[in-house]
Amino acid sequence: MDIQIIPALEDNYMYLVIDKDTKDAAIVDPVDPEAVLKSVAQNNVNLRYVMTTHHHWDHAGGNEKLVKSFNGPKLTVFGGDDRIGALTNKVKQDDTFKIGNLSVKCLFTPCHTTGHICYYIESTEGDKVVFTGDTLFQGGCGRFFEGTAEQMYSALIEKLGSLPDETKVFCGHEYTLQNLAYSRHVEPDNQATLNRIEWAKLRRAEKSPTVPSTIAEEKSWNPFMRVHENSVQKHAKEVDPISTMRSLRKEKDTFKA
Ligand code: GBP
Ligand code: ZN
Repeated sequence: MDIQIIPALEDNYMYLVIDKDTKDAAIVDPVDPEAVLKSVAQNNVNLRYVMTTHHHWDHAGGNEKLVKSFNGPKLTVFGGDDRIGALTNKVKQDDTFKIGNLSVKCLFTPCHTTGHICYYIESTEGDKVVFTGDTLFQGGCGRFFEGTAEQMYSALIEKLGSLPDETKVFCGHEYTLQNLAYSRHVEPDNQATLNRIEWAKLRRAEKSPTVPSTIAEEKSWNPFMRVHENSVQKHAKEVDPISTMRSLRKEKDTFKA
């Protein structure tokens, strides 16, 4: 499996997912169709699928234009929300499909929006990746626009948190430094957070993306994946993980680094 990271707008990421065996490819959240088509041509792949994480315009807003302007077989557009443009295949928890020889599993992760889907992919060689949209960011999570702390707990802890440790995490925005500033506020002594901040500063100074991380790394520095930790519960002044999740999100909503 090969993944091309394509920056879009201010801080969004689109991802071209390529099955190296068949050269079949899928694009995650193609908000900028011109940049997508350029990458498809450069990599000489057969674009077949669109994987939409959620209906927000900065993720789904390019679907219709891409489908119209694409010179090739009709694209299949996956997503979990009727508000997604050009949707052909509505998916739900545990639905599966293939990109060439790559196996995709859909994870239903409502909260940021009611129809949010994360896409978990395994190759026959055992590579594992997940596209998390605006549910899980590096060091943080999405705002709870259409959902509850219970739902984000289910998404981050039960669903994404049970993926294999080595799963690479490709999220929807470059928010790493802002998020880790909040992580440091929650756990000032967390060495994983402090180390990642220094690394991310170097990456951003050379205009490189900070994605991907891994599920194991997120469990080490992302406060929203650490709501069972005593240190995090203490910061939130809560004694259970879901109240901690709710309280962290409320504080982060207005946190200034
Ligand atoms: C930052 O730079 O770290 N505070 C952010 C910037 C996702 S985009 C703005 C922001 O709030 N971003 C959203 C978010 O969930 N951030 C996580 C956080 O702040 O911790 N969006 O573009 C956002 O979802 C959007 C589009 C929202 C359409 C509503 C509609 Br309707
Ligand atoms: Zn969003």
